[in-house]
Amino acid sequence: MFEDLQAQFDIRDRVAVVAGTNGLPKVVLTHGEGARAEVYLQGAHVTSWVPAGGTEVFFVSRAAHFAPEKAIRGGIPVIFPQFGSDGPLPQHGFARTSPWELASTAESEHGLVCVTLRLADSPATRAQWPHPFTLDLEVRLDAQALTLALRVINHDDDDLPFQAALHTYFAVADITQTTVRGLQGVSYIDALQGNAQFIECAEAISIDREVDRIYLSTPDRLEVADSGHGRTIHIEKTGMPDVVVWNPWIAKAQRMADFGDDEYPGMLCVETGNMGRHDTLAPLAVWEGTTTFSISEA
Ligand code: TA6
Repeated sequence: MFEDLQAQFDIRDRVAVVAGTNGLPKVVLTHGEGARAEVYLQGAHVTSWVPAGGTEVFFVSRAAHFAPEKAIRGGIPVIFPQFGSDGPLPQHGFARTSPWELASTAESEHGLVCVTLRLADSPATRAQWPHPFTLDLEVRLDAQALTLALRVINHDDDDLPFQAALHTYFAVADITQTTVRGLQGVSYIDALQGNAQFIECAEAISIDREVDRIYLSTPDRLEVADSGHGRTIHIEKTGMPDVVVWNPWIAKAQRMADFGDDEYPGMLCVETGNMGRHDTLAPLAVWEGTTTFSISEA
């Protein structure tokens, strides 16, 4: 299975194309110091990252679908060209449910292990969204950090209207012992209060109910204090001005078929992108947003 992909993209001890859950192809990255990451070709979906000497950072639901044209519940869904239901496309756009191509793999001279996946317009995408584009996701694994670089290329001679985001699900020990820092003083849209806009007052945002907020024009450094695991997850971003903080809590968890009713205490989404606005990309222009994750002891 996947012999052609393995012949073209495998790198001994560093990159392996293998069968993942339900036989879906995934790329396993292994850093020389022992860090590991996994990304499925379905949706260019990162589902796992374990830093060298560390433990799993991302949450994946035990009820997640691993099936063609289905979004995987957890990890890092790639959201494009629409965030949420903020437009005519299906929720969160088509990127996360599309099969992506493997474009390249490499180990850099500094030991970074990289894979680039690519989604280009097709009859299927053009039927929903009449724009020629290329969307690349580059995943860069270092010993103690993981970087995702998302790149949109507009091949049209018209403006390209788009939203793009990394919808990251973090595994936390206990949501009631978890806080998000770095958003104090930032305006946010509250999806649970009729999209009314507020200012964040808390230096450390705690979660004790369903939270679904889009923070606008945010600082490029944020932290998730996962005190139950004795760790802080650091988020550094470029070109991604907005952040979503989401936990479904009890009622919404029960409404999601691909999410266990008892899983909401063990996860928190802190998402990065341009989801709070309606950007357009000039003809033939390129947009890039990056997010880097790293871990320190709490
Ligand atoms: O992350 C914020 C959000 O838009 C929430 O409203 C919730 O719907 C979540 O995304 C998950 O959406 P999904 O389509 O993956 O169930």
